[in-house]
Amino acid sequence: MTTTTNPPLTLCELADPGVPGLESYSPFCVKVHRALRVAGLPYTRRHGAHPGVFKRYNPAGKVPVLLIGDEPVCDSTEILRRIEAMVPGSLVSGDSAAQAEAWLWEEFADASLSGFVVAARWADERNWPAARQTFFGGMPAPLRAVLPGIVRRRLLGALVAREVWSGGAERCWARFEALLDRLEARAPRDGFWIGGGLSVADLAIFAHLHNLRADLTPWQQGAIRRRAALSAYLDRVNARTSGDAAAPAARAA
Ligand SMILES: N[C@@H](CCC(=O)N[C@@H](CS)C(=O)NCC(=O)O)C(=O)O
Repeated sequence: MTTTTNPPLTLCELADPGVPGLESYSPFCVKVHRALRVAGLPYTRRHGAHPGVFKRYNPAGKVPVLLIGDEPVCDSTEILRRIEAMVPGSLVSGDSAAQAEAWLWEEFADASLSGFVVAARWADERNWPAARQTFFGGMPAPLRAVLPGIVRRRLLGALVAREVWSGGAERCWARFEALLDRLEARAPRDGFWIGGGLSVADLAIFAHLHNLRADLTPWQQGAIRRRAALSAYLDRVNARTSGDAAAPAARAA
């Protein structure tokens, strides 16, 4: 499905975590990696030390940004929309109702599941020491002494505002378990989330939950593992989207 007429694609993101099978600790970046592979679009990776590095492309200071030639496209949902426009039928299929449903699930995953990814790493005391080491361990000592606390306070404030962490740990993880139960009941026993083939719904649900299956968040990993149908579904999406596309070249920002 690769086309030769598209301009070169460059995915601006943070460092590769060095975890086999996980391109990024950012679920939004994982979503775009997998979408590009599913669409058969070759791309180059550009890594920044922090999202602010790409502010010239995205004033919001967030990753991912996909450069389509010289044009920066910000926000993973908009990026998926552009990929679908470049390779029609690669990320959504079926009638208009099926396509609308796929995009609605994509929105649900970004709006709801993403909060639990942030909470698992930055708010959950069980995971915070490992998260701090992972995200700040390579920094010079003076920065390492102050930056984690500053970033953590900012993210905790945002989690409370989003009502992810407003009731504290117990309430957050009880809501997470209830949500996993519903996803387990809804998970397709074969195939993908929306009948008719892999879609943006799978990419988004997978990107967030697969990040929570990493060793960085062992309790959340275990909670997902206990849901057999959901886990088998995530494995199917992983197998379908990890692809054998030539490992994209990487360069610093
Ligand atoms: N709605 C955006 C969200 C992207 C996002 O939140 N990215 C995080 C990394 S996972 C980020 O860059 N955060 C930097 C910050 O909030 O300062 C998308 O879908 O791309």
